[in-house]
Amino acid sequence: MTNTFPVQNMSNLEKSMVSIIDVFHKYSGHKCHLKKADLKDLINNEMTHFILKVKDNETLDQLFTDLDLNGDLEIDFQEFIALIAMVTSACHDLFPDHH
Ligand SMILES: [Ca+2]
Repeated sequence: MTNTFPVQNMSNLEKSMVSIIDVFHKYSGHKCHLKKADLKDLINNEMTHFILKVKDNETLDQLFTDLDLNGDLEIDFQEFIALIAMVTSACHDLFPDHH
């Protein structure tokens, strides 16, 4: 994905936001939705320090069902950032010095 934003002038927070968008598109491709297998790959490749690897299908099914708010069996970007918000919030609790 190419963008025309002046990345070098962005703040770290803005760069992080762009990273979230980029990683979503890396796994969703042009369809802009994550299937269950895409979600598993994304978590297992990109979030291993924050989330334990998703190994069993039961965990994946549960997580997918929790995230898929509109029940269309795909994770759209809005549903994906709910996961990011959830994990970031949980991380925040793990770093008491940063409060
Ligand atoms: Ca959905």
